[in-house]
Amino acid sequence: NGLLAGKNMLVMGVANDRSIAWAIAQSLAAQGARLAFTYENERVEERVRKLADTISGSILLPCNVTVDEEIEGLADQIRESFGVLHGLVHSIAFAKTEELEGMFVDTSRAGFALAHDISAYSLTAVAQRLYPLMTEGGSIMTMTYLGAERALRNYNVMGVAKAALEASVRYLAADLGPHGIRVNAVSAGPIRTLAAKGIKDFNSILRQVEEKSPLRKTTDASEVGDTAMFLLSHLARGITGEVIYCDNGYNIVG
Ligand code: 0WD
Repeated sequence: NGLLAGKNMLVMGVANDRSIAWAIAQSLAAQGARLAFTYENERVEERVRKLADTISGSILLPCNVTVDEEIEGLADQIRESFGVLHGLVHSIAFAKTEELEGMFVDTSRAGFALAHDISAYSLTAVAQRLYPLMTEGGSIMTMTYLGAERALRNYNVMGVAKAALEASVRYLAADLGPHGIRVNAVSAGPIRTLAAKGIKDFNSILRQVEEKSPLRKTTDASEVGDTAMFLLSHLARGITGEVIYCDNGYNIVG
């Protein structure tokens, strides 16, 4: 039962119970999807396993997206366990904390490359190996932020990486559309997660959103979860290559 009954979906980017990917997983499970989770490394394995264990029928697989062999291993495992894949959630990003404060102009070559590798290229790297499993059509979604479009204080190299990610969404949508595969991004308002801890002055950003957003509140991860669920469902069959805001309207006024 549910909008996603009989659908197999892969969720990448759960680090803990505050992760946006975890909220998305809740929304997908509530609609009857069968889920696979990935974890980045042994450091987080047990934490993610405990969460995955609360969703019946789900499976857990390792994948550090900077390593091609791990992505290939993931695709093999998904083929073995699921056969067909219908949905992919990419909720992964990383930049060194020293690149997330001060001036963007100070970004190092290595810091720029790392942020782009993990936060932008990884979407293409996983889509490349997994779209062949989407033989019944599919939906791929990723997570982005307003800093892709505007020069927001402290977001710096991550904003540039998100711009690359959003452009990647459009090119992937153009490539994979003929295969019946849609590719979209959700641009979420700021949410207090592990990743957000790396961003300087995060509290004042939250305060601004509370004051200025049309709905006068900050974004809840469950709101993003439901938006992602919509994009992964048949209800969104006419939408591809888009960036959908789930930010209580902040982007139209902020
Ligand atoms: O305000 C926010 N929190 C927003 C987040 C607003 C708008 C967008 N986003 C985006 C983030 O940029 C990211 O793309 O949402 C996505 C998920 O972020 P999150 O849920 O806020 O953060 P978190 O719970 O930390 O999940 C991101 C995870 C990593 O966690 P840590 O904190 O351990 O780096 O991405 C994963 C990892 O689990 N990750 C990787 N996974 C595989 N391979 C890798 C990697 N190399 N690097 C990071």
